Amino acid sequence: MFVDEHELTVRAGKGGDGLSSFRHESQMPKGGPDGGDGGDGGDVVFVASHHLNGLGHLQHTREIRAKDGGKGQGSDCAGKNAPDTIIEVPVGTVIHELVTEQPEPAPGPEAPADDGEVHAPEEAFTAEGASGEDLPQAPAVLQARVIADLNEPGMRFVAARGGNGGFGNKHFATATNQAPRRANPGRPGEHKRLRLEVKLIADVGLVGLPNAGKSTFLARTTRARPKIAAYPFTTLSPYLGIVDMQGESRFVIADIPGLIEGASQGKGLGHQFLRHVERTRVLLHLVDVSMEEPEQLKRDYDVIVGELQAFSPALAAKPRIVVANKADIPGAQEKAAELSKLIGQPVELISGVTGQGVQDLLWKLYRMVKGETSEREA
Ligand SMILES: Nc1nc2c(ncn2[C@@H]2O[C@H](COP(=O)(O)OP(=O)(O)OP(=O)(O)O)[C@@H](O)[C@H]2O)c(=O)[nH]1
Ligand SMILES: [Mg+2]
Repeated sequence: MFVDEHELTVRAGKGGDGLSSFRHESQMPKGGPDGGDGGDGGDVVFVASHHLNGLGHLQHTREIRAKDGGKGQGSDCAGKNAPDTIIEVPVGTVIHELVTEQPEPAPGPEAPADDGEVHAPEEAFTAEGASGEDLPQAPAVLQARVIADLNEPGMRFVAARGGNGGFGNKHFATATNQAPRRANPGRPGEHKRLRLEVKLIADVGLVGLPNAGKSTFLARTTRARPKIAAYPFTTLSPYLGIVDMQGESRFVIADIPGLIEGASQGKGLGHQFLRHVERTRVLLHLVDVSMEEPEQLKRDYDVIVGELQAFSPALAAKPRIVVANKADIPGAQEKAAELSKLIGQPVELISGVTGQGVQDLLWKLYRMVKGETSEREA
């Protein structure tokens, strides 16, 4: 199963405690302070890897803990710094921190109200028994805010920083206090509740109804081998493929499951995969012209445009090429021309099966991908 969203808690390691100790020497009953510092706690670090394409490896992980720093030792030996805990995630992972927002204090005078009742702070958070007032049900609301976007291979993000080790008593020796007993405890590590979300990084996103031939197109133009079959919803998770433009350059195409009318309300596989084409520069809208009459094709076309709009106006506003597929079926060319008139937009004609028109289309896509400036990048 393709997992592209996951929540977990990260806990960095605690710093090791500094030690309070004194040197033992035969001539000196009490030597100088020699308590070492504690080591630093390990960080929890995310690293973007292109060997992964989902979060399946974290599916059962609820919490990730980094190791604590070592305690300070005698003879002025510092505790060991704990190693960082590294978690690989796919390139394109967006990390949200889930923060607990305290509910807004009720409007009114700062001082306790005149009714003489003083409410304990917790009481303000209990919804039950509130006389008709709309109090929040939970004590606090989780808000998500983006804290990292690992959109390049090898990018690192320290999600939770380990605590510093505490100073040993050696550190506190001064001219006037040569035998300090004081040593600091290690500092706690950070902890955070996170939501990870994968948004694949591709240049071109394939959209269309189920069965339009999106996966066939990806398989013909790249080395990707998605499942292809004559029934809807063959593709259940996003696929990426790299188009090699005769050694000149490359671009990445993303194939996602087909959309149907009502996807925005969760019909079919819903909108859940559209986020994977949110960051593309160009959308390739594939229409199967083999079955329907042009009027119906226009309605089908409008369904997809409507669903893109419902997902996000920014997605609907992306440069989009409309492509009529299955040119090898008789009548396809005429229908593609009709459709073009009905929607008032050029329609390219290809066959993912025979390859007709595919190379020209790839060059066109390539120019669009290159010609676009970074302003489209989400
Ligand atoms: N004749 C013909 N059939 C095609 C062409 N392209 C795809 N098909 C067929 O159409 C059917 C659906 O193709 P897919 O590539 O699986 O379609 P899809 O858009 O990925 O479908 P979903 O993953 O279900 O959304 C398969 O039987 C393909 O063989 C084409 O150019 N000509
Ligand atoms: Mg498919």
